[in-house]
Amino acid sequence: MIELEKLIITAAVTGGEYVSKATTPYVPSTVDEIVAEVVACVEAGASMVHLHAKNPVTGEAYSGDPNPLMTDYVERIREEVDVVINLTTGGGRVGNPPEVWDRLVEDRCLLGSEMMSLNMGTMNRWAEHPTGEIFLNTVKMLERWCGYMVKQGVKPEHEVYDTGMINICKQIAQKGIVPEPLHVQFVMVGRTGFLPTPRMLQYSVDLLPKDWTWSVCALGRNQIPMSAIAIVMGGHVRVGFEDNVFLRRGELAKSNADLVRKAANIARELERPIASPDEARLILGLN
Ligand code: KMH
Ligand code: ZN
Repeated sequence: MIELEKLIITAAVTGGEYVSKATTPYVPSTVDEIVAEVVACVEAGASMVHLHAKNPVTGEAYSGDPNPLMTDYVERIREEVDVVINLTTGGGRVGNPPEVWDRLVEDRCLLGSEMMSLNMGTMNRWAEHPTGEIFLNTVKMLERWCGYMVKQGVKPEHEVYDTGMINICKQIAQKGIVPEPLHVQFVMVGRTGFLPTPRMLQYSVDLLPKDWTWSVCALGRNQIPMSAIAIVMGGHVRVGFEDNVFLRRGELAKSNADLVRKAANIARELERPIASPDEARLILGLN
């Protein structure tokens, strides 16, 4: 048995763009709720949190300028707990002129997060969405946004939904826009992207340069099984309400921490040690 590096568990706590109070009453939406949820997830074993801006009443994606809200999240979390903060770039929203989104992303790099997620291509959405059927991320947009991040010392988390997006990551690395090793998140949405299967994951991992790091995020009931597979393969995992709201079939998780605990328990059973936030920083090469 080879010795695997410690496991980074990311908690995607806010429910992202699809999950609101209408989906589950347990999704945190106010700043206080989000901070409390982050603290609970860290106590359960998470070393990174991934955040979207949320409407504090409905729990839907916030429709105003998300950056002031994200500033609150970052400041309040920093006061409460040590954790790697990973903000979404929200990349892919159709309807905003590119220069507006450019400014939002550039400004967001200054909010003090250590990482930001970035969808690495244009694709059909896997479920109905208020902003339309596709999310739009041209290679030029991706290059600009990666450039903003690197300039501010923020490491991109490259969200890839199919193997073409792995090629885009490689091109960005080859052009020297992001220093290697990159960190890739395999987002296994099914339908319009990767199917959440062990073969698909193994095939995709084999396409990455050996020194890159990777993590898996699978949707719905595939979240925990694909996490278990990533844990034995030596990858990292992301769990939480953004991708799955059920603890088990028919039972809503009451907290994101329940899902983190589930992944952490599987890792412990498999004797894969869990990374602290500082260990995650070392693994990911964060500043
Ligand atoms: N909502 C996930 C399927 C991002 O925020 O940049 C993908 C995601 C992307 O988390
Ligand atoms: Zn997200």
